[in-house]
Amino acid sequence: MTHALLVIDVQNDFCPGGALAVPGGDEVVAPINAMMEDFDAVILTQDWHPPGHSSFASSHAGKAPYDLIEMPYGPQVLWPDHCVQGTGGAAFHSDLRTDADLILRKGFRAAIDSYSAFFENDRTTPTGLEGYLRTRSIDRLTLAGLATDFCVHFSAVDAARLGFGVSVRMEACRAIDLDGSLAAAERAMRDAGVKLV
Ligand code: VGL
Ligand code: ZN
Repeated sequence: MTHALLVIDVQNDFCPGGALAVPGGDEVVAPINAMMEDFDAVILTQDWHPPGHSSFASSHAGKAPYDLIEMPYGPQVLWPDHCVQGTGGAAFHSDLRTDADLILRKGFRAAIDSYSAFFENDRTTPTGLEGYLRTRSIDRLTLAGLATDFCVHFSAVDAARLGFGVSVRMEACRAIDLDGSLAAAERAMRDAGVKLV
């Protein structure tokens, strides 16, 4: 049994003062740093968008942040510009331990968003993480980070569907919670067989 910690998007733009601040987002840093010792491998994900990314409301005339639009791959929430490649907002929180085995960047294609660490939002284009985990014989994952109801949720559900044993450490996650999205995410994760701890 090889058990990895998958730390989702603990970046400045998702912390207080950031472009897409998650309430209490910075509170996950200390518990995540403390957990790192307990795993065989630590993987960090980094939301990493080019300027003008299609998930930004500013890329769509007449649209505002948090509007929902229909993209060729399905519904997409529009966000404030965030985690633009190479900016301070895309950098990890300065207190987060970054002595990880792997940093996986996602959301780097202009035309498609990627909430999940495994697949882009068409739910079929792989990021390569599954192959990395399998070739390292990692079969169990614990997730923590931001945001519970978006990137943690989609990553956890995809990991469970791929056959990994998956737990989410809820005390080391924080949510955006748009229109009940946290409750819906908790339900979807439980239905997929994810353990919420
Ligand atoms: C996220 C919205 C847009 C997340 C990323 O990390 O949960 N949410 N991009
Ligand atoms: Zn994003």
